[in-house]
Amino acid sequence: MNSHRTDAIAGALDALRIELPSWGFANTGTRFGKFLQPAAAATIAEKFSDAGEVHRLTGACPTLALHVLWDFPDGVRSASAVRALAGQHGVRPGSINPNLFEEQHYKFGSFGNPDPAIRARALAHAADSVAIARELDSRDITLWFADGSNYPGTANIRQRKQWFEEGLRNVHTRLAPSQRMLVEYKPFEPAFYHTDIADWGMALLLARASGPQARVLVDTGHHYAAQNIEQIVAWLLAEGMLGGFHFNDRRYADDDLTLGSIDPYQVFRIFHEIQFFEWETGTRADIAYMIDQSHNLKGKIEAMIQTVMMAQELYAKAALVDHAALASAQAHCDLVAAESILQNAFATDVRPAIVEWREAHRLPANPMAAFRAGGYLERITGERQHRAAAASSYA
Ligand code: RM4
Ligand code: MN
Ligand code: MN
Repeated sequence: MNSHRTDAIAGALDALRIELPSWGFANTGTRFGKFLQPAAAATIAEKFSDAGEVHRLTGACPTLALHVLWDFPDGVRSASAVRALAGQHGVRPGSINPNLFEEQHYKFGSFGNPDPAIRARALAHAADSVAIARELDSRDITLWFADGSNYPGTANIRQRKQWFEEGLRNVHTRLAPSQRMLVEYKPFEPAFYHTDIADWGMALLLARASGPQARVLVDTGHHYAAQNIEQIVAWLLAEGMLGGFHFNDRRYADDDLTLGSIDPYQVFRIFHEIQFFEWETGTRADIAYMIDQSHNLKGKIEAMIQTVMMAQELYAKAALVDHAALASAQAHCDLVAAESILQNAFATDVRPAIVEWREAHRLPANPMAAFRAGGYLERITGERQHRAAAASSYA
C-alpha cells in the first residue's frame, strides 16, 4: 500500500472514537433467560475498569456511556463517585442514558403515557439525567423510549405525538449550551403495533421541534430488514441532523449482534457516506459513535474489542475510497467505475496499515490477542466469580 493510502487510514483512525456501553460489561440476557458470566461487572467501578482495559488495548474508546437507573443509584448524588472512577481508570463519562422503560409506572409509556402524573415523573427523570450529565461534563443525553402500543385503537397516536413534542421541548430547555440531546428511534419492540418514535423521519421531526441542540441517533439494529440505512445517514448528514450511532448488527430485528458480523458491507457503506460528506463539504461530521451491545454468549470484553477492531477496519476501508474519482464517475454516469471504486476499497486488506497505526501509537498490534494473553480476564474472574450469580440487572 502506498504512503498516501496508509496516511489516509492513519488519519481516519486518529479521528475515530468509539464509546463503550456500561451495560455491555454486565450480565444481561434475552427474554428467555440469562447465562451468567463469572467475570461480568456488577458495579460501576468494575464497568469503568473493564472499559479502561478496552481503551488501554485499542486506544480508541476514551468514554463510557452510562445508564442512569443502573449506574447512578442515588441520581445526581452518585455523580462525584462516578467522576472519581473515571479519573482512576482513564475513561471519561460519555453519553447519559435516561431509563424511561423499566419501572412499573411506565407500563403504558413515559412521555406518551395518558396519565399526566406519569408523564411528569418521566420528565423529572429526564431532567435529573440532564443534571447528571452537566455534573459530569457529559455532552450527550441519549433518549430512547419504549413507548408505543400493542393493539390497534388503544392509543391516540396524534395526541401522543404532541405529548412527545412537549416533553422533548421541556428536556431541551434544561440543556447547557454545549450539550446535545439525541433522539433514538426503533420500529417495534417492546410495543408491537405502534412505536411512538418508529423511524428516522419521526425522530427528525421531534428533534427539530425540540430545539437547536437536538439531533437524531441511528441505532444500526433499529431498522426493518433490507432498509437502506446509509441513505438515511446521507439524508441526516445533509440536514445537519445526524448526532450519533449505536453500533450493533442485525439479522432479523434488534438483535444487538457484534457490529459487522452479519453485513460488514453495510457498515462500510454507512462509513463511506460519512467520509464522502466530509470530503465534499470540507468539514468534519460531528457524530458520536457508541456501541449498544450487551453480549450474553460471547465474553463481554472480547466482544467489545472485536467490535472496535471491526469498526476500525471498516472505517479504514471507507477512507480508501477515491472521492474525486467517485465524484467524476457519478457525474459521468459511469456506473461500473463508480461501483468498483467502492468495491475495491472494501476488498482492500487494511489490516497491515492498521497494525502500523497501532505500533505508531504504542498500542498492541492485535488488541484481542493482547487481551487473551494479558491476564486481566483471569484476574477479574477470580475477583468476581463468587458473587456473579447474585448480581444481575437488566444490563
Ligand atoms: C433499546 C435501545 C436503547 C437501549 C435499550 C436498552 O433497544 O437500543 O438504545 O438503551 O435498548
Ligand atoms: Mn440503541
Ligand atoms: Mn436496541
